[in-house]
Amino acid sequence: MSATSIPSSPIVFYDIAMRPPMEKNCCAPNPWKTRLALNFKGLPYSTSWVPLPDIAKVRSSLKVPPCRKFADGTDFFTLPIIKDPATDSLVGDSFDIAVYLQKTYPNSGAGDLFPPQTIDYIFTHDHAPLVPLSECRESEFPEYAKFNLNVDAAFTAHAQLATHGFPFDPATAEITKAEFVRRAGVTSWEDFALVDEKREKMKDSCRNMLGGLAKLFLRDTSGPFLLGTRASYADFIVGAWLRMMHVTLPEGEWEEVRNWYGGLFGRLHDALEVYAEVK
Ligand SMILES: N[C@@H](CCC(=O)N[C@@H](CS)C(=O)NCC(=O)O)C(=O)O
Repeated sequence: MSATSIPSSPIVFYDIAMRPPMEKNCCAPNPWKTRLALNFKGLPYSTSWVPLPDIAKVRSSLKVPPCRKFADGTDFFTLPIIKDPATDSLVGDSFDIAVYLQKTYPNSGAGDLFPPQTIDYIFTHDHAPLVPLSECRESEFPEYAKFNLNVDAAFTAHAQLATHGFPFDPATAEITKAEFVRRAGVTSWEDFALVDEKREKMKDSCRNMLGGLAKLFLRDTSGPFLLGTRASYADFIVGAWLRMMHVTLPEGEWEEVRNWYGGLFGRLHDALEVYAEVK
């Protein structure tokens, strides 16, 4: 693929619709990685908001093959997808999108999404996630691909803290909740509730998990990012999950998360605000 100049026809970015206003409530972590990357690259784009029950239809009509499967082996249709008219490309996985943007628009905006760095982070978990993650495929940026997979596993293991806080669009909330219940093989939405002692335990586990990540961020304390003052896609991977936590956790808990480890995650979240515009 050759380097391309800024396209005249904007990229279309497909994200999951939540309860309006989207500027406040959009919170799907993988689409957030893409939004941060698009804004970092300063590329013109518009967002197409897809109701969660329509994702399979939209993805299929764009002819983008699924990149995830449910535990029973059936296809799991996900977002983000980007459509780039400048190269006639459709890309349907957040990591692949970031690589695509870097290869196609290497010098755009704030520059290199993948500056070389070593990121030693392995998340080991007690239970396999309910829905398996996409596999870590061969990539030109293996250090980042491995980090992406481990960070996804780490946050996914604590996703139940967020479940009841998702600001679903009222138009599709009931059908969406029913789908989550079906996937988890539970009997009702209430089964996802996480309160009292169980919630505290999960929060402790989440704090420990973030402690592992904090060690990486503390290697260079000249700024809020892994490379100090220079933001990279690795910061966006973590930052995207922080965005989800910000929207979905009860406010007091988000304040706690912000303040763990000397406020490191609050600073990271806030420093990414410059790339967080919802368009
Ligand atoms: N590996 C894929 C995973 C994408 C993914 O899991 N997307 C979630 C949102 S973060 C989704 O579309 N979920 C739709 C649903 O739960 O029905 C990527 O990075 O793009």
